[in-house]
Amino acid sequence: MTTQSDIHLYTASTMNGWKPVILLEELGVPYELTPIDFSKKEQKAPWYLKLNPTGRIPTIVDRGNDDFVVFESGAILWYLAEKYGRFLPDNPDERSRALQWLMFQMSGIGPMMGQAMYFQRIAEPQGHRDDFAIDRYVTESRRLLEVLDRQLEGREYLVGDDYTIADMAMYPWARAYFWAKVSIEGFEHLDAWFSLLDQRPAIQRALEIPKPYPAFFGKGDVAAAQTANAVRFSKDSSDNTKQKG
Ligand SMILES: N[C@@H](CCC(=O)N[C@@H](CS)C(=O)NCC(=O)O)C(=O)O
Repeated sequence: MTTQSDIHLYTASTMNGWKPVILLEELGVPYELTPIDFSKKEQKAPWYLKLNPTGRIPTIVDRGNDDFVVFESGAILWYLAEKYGRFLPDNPDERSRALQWLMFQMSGIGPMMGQAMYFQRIAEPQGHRDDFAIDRYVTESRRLLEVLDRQLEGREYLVGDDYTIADMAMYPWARAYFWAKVSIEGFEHLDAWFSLLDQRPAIQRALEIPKPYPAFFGKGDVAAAQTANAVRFSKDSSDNTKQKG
């Protein structure tokens, strides 16, 4: 949706970038979206750094709250859930449980799977293969996905019957196990949760915004996506090479 609204979202089609899109689509509220183009380094432009000092996406500006700025995807989901009064349980213990799984995504699943992706989908195609790093991040990512699988045994969603921002934060990362080259063999509860969330119309819409990247989820033209992704992030790996050299 692009009508004038409280929330102005700056984002791109990445796992962190999709999280607030999923929530805003689930909420059904109007929002304005400005896609940030990594190939032009827009996320490092001075105007953007004034909003988000980390130079990363996503960021929101809440025009309904005196242009209040929120960066860090977990904090954005939490802020929007509070603002609109949905997708965080009212019961304090259940609310804490949802926030625990949100933190687990932000501090565990995201960084570990992100590095598994980085070493295999960005560094390696540019000639920087590092077997030790790949093994470390793929093994740790599988261990973390196994934690999710156990949590989902006998539960529909991460904290039980309630679909919360924890599920929305986790989904784009965990669902991209293919892109991270992490096996989910034997994780039947996780697989069932993927199927449940795959079917949500808001999630289906969100994954097409700002641009669809079906290869992240094991569909579409994987080779083309790998090349496009490596180009999108190419400056990162050349910067790393410079630092090492
Ligand atoms: N912890 C941050 C991580 C944000 C992040 O890493 N965003 C990536 C895309 S998934 C990004 O902006 N990359 C571009 C860059 O690093 O220049 C969050 O969850 O918001």
